[in-house]
Amino acid sequence: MADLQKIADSVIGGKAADVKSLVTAAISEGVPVENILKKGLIAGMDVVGTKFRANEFYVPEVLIAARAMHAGMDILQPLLTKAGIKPLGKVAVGTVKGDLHDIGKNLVLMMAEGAGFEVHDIGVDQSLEKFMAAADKCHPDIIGMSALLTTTMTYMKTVIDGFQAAGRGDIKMAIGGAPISQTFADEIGADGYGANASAAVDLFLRLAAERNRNGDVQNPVLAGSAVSGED
Ligand code: B1M
Repeated sequence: MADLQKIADSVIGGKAADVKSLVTAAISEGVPVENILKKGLIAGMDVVGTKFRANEFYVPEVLIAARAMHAGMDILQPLLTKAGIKPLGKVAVGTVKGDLHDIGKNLVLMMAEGAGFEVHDIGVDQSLEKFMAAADKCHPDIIGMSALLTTTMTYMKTVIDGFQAAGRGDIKMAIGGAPISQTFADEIGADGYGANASAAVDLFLRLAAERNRNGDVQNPVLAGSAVSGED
């Protein structure tokens, strides 16, 4: 009998090989893929996020757990697509122009994926034009920007203003990184600021729900019903 709690525990413990075999066994036992995703992988990453917030887990533990989560996602992804199961929303995150720091950005992407978002990595040292091109390509609900340098954080306003000027103000703008604060986010007109990767996921959930309420996206999870749906 498939044990979804065991999958969650293996994610928390960063045991990629166990996650792989438990997910494979659950699928062959006929457990619905959305249950494996929500009660196994996402439930595990939820705990990881809580522990990270409480300083019980540090960056290495989160990265190892995310790798274990990925081992399960690799197996589930084609089945989720086939079943028409929608993600919570689409998030595209990049580090802004002039800035090469990517560890925090990668952590944010992994936690967001673990929470059930479709994620796109825009990369480091990204100009307004590159953020625009990524938006055209993946149609995200949320653009996330990361900056670690006080000299590059100001470029976030260039991106936000550029999207507004291009009539793309419907896309939510989330920002974060060591020198960023809520005050700075308010100053430059960002839709929100996340202090760390867990806070970023909470922010993405809030912003995706706002878009859902505005009718910009239709996600059954954020609207409070079941996870599955048809395109
Ligand atoms: Co750089 N560096 N660095 N560096 N580096 C800092 C940032 C610095 C504070 C070090 C220092 O002087 N004490 C300093 C910045 C000073 C400032 O601007 N005030 C600095 C500097 C000066 C530089 C160079 C200019 C050094 C030089 O060449 N003279 C240079 C710049 C290169 C460039 O970007 N153009 C440089 C280079 C590098 C390395 C390449 C060597 C390397 C980066 C490797 C990599 O990323 N692949 C590096 C590193 C590792 C650091 C430190 C040591 C660690 C950064 C890190 O990864 N932290 C850093 C000092 C420090 O922070 N102790 C430093 C761990 C990571 C998990 O945290 O990125 O904050 P963080 O992400 C967090 C949150 O901020 C948040 O969630 C994450 C997870 O909790 N978050 C978001 C991040 N993005 C988010 C987005 C969101 C929401 C939340 O929404 C979208």
